[in-house]
This record gives sequence, structure tokens and C-alpha cells, in this order.
Amino acid sequence: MDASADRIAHPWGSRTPYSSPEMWPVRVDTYLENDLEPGRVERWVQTASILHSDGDAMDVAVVDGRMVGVRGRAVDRVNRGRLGPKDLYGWQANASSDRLRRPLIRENGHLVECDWSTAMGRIVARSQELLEESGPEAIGFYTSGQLFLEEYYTLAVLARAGIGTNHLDGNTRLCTATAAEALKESFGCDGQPGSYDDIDHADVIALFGHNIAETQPVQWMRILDRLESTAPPNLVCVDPRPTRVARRAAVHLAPRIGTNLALLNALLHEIIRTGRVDHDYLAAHTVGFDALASQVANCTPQWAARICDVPAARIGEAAELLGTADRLLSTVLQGIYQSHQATAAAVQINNLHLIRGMLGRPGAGVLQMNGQPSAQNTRECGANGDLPGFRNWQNDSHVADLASVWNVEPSALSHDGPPTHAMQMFRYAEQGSIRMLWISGTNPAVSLPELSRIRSILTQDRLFVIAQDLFLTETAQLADVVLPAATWGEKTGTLTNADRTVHLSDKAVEPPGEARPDLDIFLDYAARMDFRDKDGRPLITWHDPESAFEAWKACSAGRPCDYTGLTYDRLRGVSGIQWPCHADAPDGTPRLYTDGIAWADPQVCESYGKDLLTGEPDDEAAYRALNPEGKAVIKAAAYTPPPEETDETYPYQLTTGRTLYHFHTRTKTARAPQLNAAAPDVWVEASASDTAALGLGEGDLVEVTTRRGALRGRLRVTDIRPGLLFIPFHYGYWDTAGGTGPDSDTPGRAANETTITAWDPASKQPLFKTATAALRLVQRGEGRPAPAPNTTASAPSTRTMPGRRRGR
Ligand SMILES: Nc1nc2c(c(=O)[nH]1)N[C@H]1C(S)=C(S)[C@@H](COP(=O)(O)OP(=O)(O)OC[C@H]3O[C@@H](n4cnc5c(=O)[nH]c(N)nc54)[C@H](O)[C@@H]3O)O[C@H]1N2
Ligand SMILES: Nc1nc2c(c(=O)[nH]1)N[C@H]1C(S)=C(S)[C@@H](COP(=O)(O)OP(=O)(O)OC[C@H]3O[C@@H](n4cnc5c(=O)[nH]c(N)nc54)[C@H](O)[C@@H]3O)O[C@H]1N2
Ligand SMILES: [Mo]
Repeated sequence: MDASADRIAHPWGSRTPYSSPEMWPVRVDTYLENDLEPGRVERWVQTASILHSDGDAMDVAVVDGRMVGVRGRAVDRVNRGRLGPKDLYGWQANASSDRLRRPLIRENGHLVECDWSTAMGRIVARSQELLEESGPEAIGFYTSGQLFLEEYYTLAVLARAGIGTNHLDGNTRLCTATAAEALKESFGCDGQPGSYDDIDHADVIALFGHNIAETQPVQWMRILDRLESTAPPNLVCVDPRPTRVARRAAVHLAPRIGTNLALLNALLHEIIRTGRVDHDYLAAHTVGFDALASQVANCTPQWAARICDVPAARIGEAAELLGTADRLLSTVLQGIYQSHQATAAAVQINNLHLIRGMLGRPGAGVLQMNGQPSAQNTRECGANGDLPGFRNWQNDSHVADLASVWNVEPSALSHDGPPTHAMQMFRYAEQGSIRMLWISGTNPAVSLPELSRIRSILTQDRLFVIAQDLFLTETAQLADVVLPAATWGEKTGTLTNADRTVHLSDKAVEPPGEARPDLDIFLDYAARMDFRDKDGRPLITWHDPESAFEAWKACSAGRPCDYTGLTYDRLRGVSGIQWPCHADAPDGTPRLYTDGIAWADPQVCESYGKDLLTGEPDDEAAYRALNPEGKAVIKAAAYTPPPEETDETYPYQLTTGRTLYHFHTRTKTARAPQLNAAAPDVWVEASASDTAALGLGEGDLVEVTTRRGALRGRLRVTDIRPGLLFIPFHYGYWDTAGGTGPDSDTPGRAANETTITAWDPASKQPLFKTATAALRLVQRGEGRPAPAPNTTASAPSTRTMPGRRRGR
């Protein structure tokens, strides 16, 4: 048991140092409410964390049919018993008194309770009307990265083959669309090359726009344990904020936001210039190196230093570490994916590994990270704007194969163009061609960019909105029908983490009131709509989580994400198996590409690739010409300046992101008292030099304004790079007087009031991390500090500025 009990004050707990090739030692973290004795627990029910993509395995403690705590699973290779603060405390939200217990429908402008049959009846009636009036393209589904595999798969079948619409996407578009796209561009197919076990063996770990200390705290514990050992790895950190990762890094690069590609091109330039290229690997496994070499030929550190505002010498030091590592592990997340030139930059990190031959062996790997617990499943199952099983929508034989799995005609599957991405679905709703939008497990009224626009779309009379959630969120309050969902701990299903590890999450307790698992809701809808296959039999033949999993296995067979070797029984026995898992790899697959590139063949690949700067998809002929033998594709891209540059009116850069203690729109973490108290309200981070110049100090109420909108929060003076502001995006309105949003006179507090409606051309992931803004004082803080944690990247500045206001 971990000795440090207060895991708010000590988020990463105590250290258990180890060195390669030792196994990471076990440390079992437990939290039981009211200091309950573990002996009093009646049942421990197997599951994995639902509040990030780490996949930390845990057991839920149950007494009298109630959840009373959690304990990490020592046997699991992902966390070896450890849990982060959100895992330890977040489950308490399940028992909140304000959980939705009955369906709601809108009557005369107000949401009123009703029974399931009335709510579902209304949805079915509207669906049928729209199918008759306008056809399937009038209906869109916007789902999550937080449901279970079985639920996404069922939704994908009913939307694509039942309704026949191309409008199905997940909030994974906001989250890991760039991870998927970067993998498709480089390797022809989605699928994480590396494994978390690579942390045990790497001698250099490079984190690109990834605040792992706060967002995958258990893997940070693993890195910390290696840093405390006798043979510590060197860390390279690329992040404009002083994260915990930055503070422990051998080299920290803090670029101007939006300039990642320039920095990466300079790193590649240096590695090529110094001859640290694995030419044997290149010849055997890649195409495209010459184009990369000429693209980066002039991208010297001095050139990048001017664009990124990072010392050229520092870029040289980073290149030296990356270029001389024997076992290089890189991780990539939102500082790349949600920033300018997202896919182009993420692809350069794949290129770094390809030119150095750093793939497919212990310690040498790329983790194009995920964020949400089951984002990987959203992608695999085709609920994210791809076809299930990583099938290629441009390849007729893939479409025919999928149609045969579902026993429908290929023509029944809409595949004339790329599947609609989330931002485009909201655009269609705005323009009136999508008339029904079914939102499950996501809260777009807080999490999408430019919220005033999103609110106006969701409140249109002509749009019929369904919200399926645990709570009456900002989004649910604007819906026409609200469906109460059961969640993690109250339903059974599987979820796959960022390193392809599949976990089973068993039901521990009953859901509140009449709340139902998302799977049951989708199955009920399919039955009421009476969807049929081409022989007139029911399209959907499964009836519970396990039968849905078996159906998915058949769809995954022979594809890269092959699950055929897994069963619920096996997942209950051991803990944590990585796909592909099939007859030839019965224990799963720790690393992809151990023996060359497997899925890039033109007949097999998920995608023929896109132009990284325009997003225009290539066709089969172009791909065959470029990559006839199915090798990895090295794709180069030129740096372009971000869409907004600072000027007199908007002199600051603005970025947004997370804090350790909260999850997204806080529907769960604000209902866990320890987590809520750790970060109770929004704040604005700015540097000591900028605030000194403005005469501002800690705790002052400030207003941040962009071309889209404004918000107010307390100022936190930190060691963030000068010229940059940071705002956590967790704070919406459900727990304020406003309810769904700010009133017209007073600015709100949600970061997305200020963000731009723009996205990466290739991945279509919104640009949450590149904007310009103005900052002004609203009211002095009177000595009250900002409501920001001191344990994290938001820790107060360690610098004292001469011009700083007195008395602080
Ligand atoms: N505590 C917590 N953990 C979470 C979540 C959560 O809400 N809370 N959510 C989960 C999910 S869904 C996700 S997607 C992940 C996200 O995990 P992360 O990507 O680690 O989190 P973010 O805070 O969004 O962004 C990471 C870093 O990007 C930096 N950054 C901003 N702009 C730029 C830029 O232009 N270039 C570079 N190089 N860096 C930049 C920020 O300073 C920030 O420290 O976290 C997962 N885990
Ligand atoms: N400015 C800015 N905006 C961002 C980001 C950023 O860094 N900056 N990050 C983006 C990213 S990476 C992400 S992932 C998104 C997250 O954005 P959202 O998905 O909107 O955020 P959540 O609060 O996780 O919303 C999930 C909803 O699902 C509900 N829910 C939980 N479990 C279940 C379940 O089992 N069934 C059902 N039906 N509902 C359930 C929750 O109560 C909650 O309302 O935000 C994006 N928006
Ligand atoms: Mo995410």
C-alpha cells in the first residue's frame, strides 16, 4: 500500500526506483471512503480507469450494493497497482444526487420527465419523418471516447448500415484525430507502434506537447521511478509551460505556440546533418527520405530559433540527445495535435523514428498518444469517421468486405466521400441540412470551439437534439430529448488504452433510477427502427455486452486491430492484453513493426494518405506510385505561420489545456469533493514579466478577449513563456447561475468562448491551442490567490520581477 495517503498534496506518491531490464516494482494504491477497513469490502470488481487513456487497471470496492472505493491491480502491466488522483477519487461522482434518473422531453420549451417508451418513441418518430422527408443525411451522430467498445460498434452498425448516414463522428475528433491521421500517413494504418513498457528501457524519452505528469500521472510515476534509479534516462520536453516534465528535463524547449513544425524540421535537419541516420533501416522499410532531406536542408537551428523563439544552442542540444539515443521513446499529445500544422508536425516525430530506425524494439518506440479512456475503440469501431476495423473507405474491396460482415449491400453503406468530421456536422446543422443530432457521452456546449456559435446551433428550432448523459449538462439543457445513461461501474464492456491494451470493465453496482447502459439504449433504438439486413433478418443480432464483443471480433478478424484471440473470460483471468491478439499471437502484441511495416500495402492500408498542407486525399494510383511495396512513408512538410499573429489589439498568444485534478467539463471531477477543492474555479496563467509590465498581480480578476469572445478569471503568475497566456478548459456553466452559458452582458468563464473555428486540414482536429488575445484588469485581487493548484504547471512563479506590485 502506498504510504502517502493525501494524494491531492502528493499526486505521484512515493518512489520505487528501478532500472532496465528490471520490471517496474508493484505499488498498490487504494482509497476507501471514511477510512473503511479493506476487510469490510464485500466484493472487488475488476475494471480500468475511465478518466484518461492510460488504462490503469483497478478494482472497485462494493459494500451493500454501493461503491466505496478503489484499489489498483498489482497484476496489470500498465500500472502495476498505481492510481492517479482522478482514479482514486473520481468514482464518487457516480453516486451524486443530481444524476439523471428518468428521460426528459421538451414540452412548451421546458424539459419534463417521461418514461422510456415516450422518449424513445419521440426519437423514432423524428428519425422516420426525416428519413422519409430528406433521407439518411439529415441525421447525425456525435459520440464519445468514453463509452465502451461494444457501444461504439453497435452505434457504428446502426448509423452506417441501419440509417445509412455518413455523419458519424466522435469527440475523438477533438482529441486524437491527429494521432490516427499521423499513423495513417506514416504507416498506412492506425495502430500504436510502441508500448508503455518502452519507458522501462528507453535511454532518451522525448515528450512533445505532452504534460504526462498531469494527464497520465501513472506513466509519469514510472518515468519518475526511472529518473531516481542508477541509470536514469534523459528527458527532452517541448512545451511552452513549466510543466513538471519540463522541470525534470535534460533539455526543455519552450517554443512560441503554433511553431512546432519549424522546431521539428530543425531537429531533423540537425540529425541528418550530423549523419545520425540509419540508412539500412531507411532502405529496407521506408520511402520518401530524399524529399525530407531536401525539405529540411535549410531548416537550421538558427532559422528555427527566429521562428520559435528558442535559443539555437538549445535546439542543437535536443538534436544531440535525439540523434545519439540508443533507445529513443517519443510521446506526442495535444500540444502538437491541437496546435497549428498538427498532422504535419506529428508526422515529423514518426519521421524522427524512421530515419533513426527507432521502432519495434524495447525502448525504441513512438506513442502517438490518446487522451480519452476508449478513444482507441471509437477509432477501431468506426464511430470516429473511419470505417470499422481500420477499413479504407476509398477501397471498394474493403467496403464490400464490411458489407459482407454486416450482410448488407455495399451500396447501403454511404462511402462516396470521406466520412463527415464533427466540425462539419455542426456546420451542416448550422446550415440546416442535418436536422437531428444524437449526442452521446460528450458535452459540446463546453468542449467545442467558439461556444457562442455552438449554443446558437444547438438551440435552433429546426434541429432536433438528443443528449445521452449522466447529468443535465450545458448541452443536455439545450436538448429536445435527454436520455439518462448508466456509466462505468454500472455496466459491463471493454476499453482499449493508448498502447493497445484491452481491459474488461465489469458492472459493480446498479445504475440510479431508470438510467440505462448506452448499449441498451442503442439496441432499443435499433429494435424500434426495425433495421434489417439484405435477407430481411435483424441487422443487429446481439443483445448484451458479451455478444456485442463477439460480433466485433468477427468484424476485426484479419484486420490490424484483430481481437479474435480475446474473450471476456480471458480478460477476466489476466489483466491487460495488447491487440492484435489472434491464433498466431495468442498473448497479444507488445510492439508493432518489430519485423518491418505490416499494414501499408496498397491493398491493405486504411488510407492512401493526404496532402499535409491542404488535407486533399490522395487516390489509390498516387499511393501505389509512391509506395508500391507497402513501406513506411516519410512525408515532409514546410512550415507555415499560424492563422493568427499577435498585433496591437491582441498582443498575447493564448493556449488552453488541462490540470491534474479535473477531467474535461468536470461532470465527474467537480462532483468528487477532494478534486473539486483542489481546483475550484477557472484561472488565467501569465508570465512574471508580462504581469509586471502591466502592473498586475496574483489573484487579480482579469478578462481575456479574442476575436471570438471573452472570459474572466483570476490571474496566476507562473514561469510560462513570456507573451503566452494559458487557460484550463474545464470550467463551464452547469454549476454557475448561468446554467448553459454567460448572459449577454458579462463574459463567461469557459476557455472555448475564445477559441477559433478552424482545424487541421488533414486530421480535421480543431485548433484549441493557437490563438491571440488581449488581457486587461477587471478588479484587484485583494490578496486572494488564484484558485489554481500549486503542485502542477500552474505553480506560482519562482522569479521575482522588479516591477511586481507590492504587497503580494
Ligand atoms: N488531469 C487530466 N488528465 C487528462 C485529461 C483531463 O481532462 N485531465 N484528459 C485526457 C484527454 S482526453 C487528453 S486528450 C489528454 C491530453 O493530455 P495533454 O496533451 O498532456 O494535455 P493538455 O494540457 O491539453 O496539453 C499538453 C501541453 O501542451 C502544451 N502546449 C500548448 N500549446 C502548445 C504548442 O503550440 N506547442 C507545444 N509543443 N506545446 C503546446 C501546454 O502547455 C500543455 O502543457 O489528457 C488526458 N488526461
Ligand atoms: N479549449 C479546449 N477545448 C478542448 C480541449 C482543450 O485542450 N482545450 N480538449 C479537447 C479534448 S482532447 C477532448 S477529449 C474534449 C472533451 O470534451 P467532452 O467530451 O465534451 O468532455 P467531457 O466532460 O468528458 O464530456 C463527456 C460527457 O459524457 C458524460 N458521460 C460520462 N460517462 C458516460 C457514459 O458512460 N455514458 C454517457 N452517455 N455519458 C457519459 C459526462 O457526464 C460528460 O457530460 O474537449 C476538447 N476541448
Ligand atoms: Mo482528449
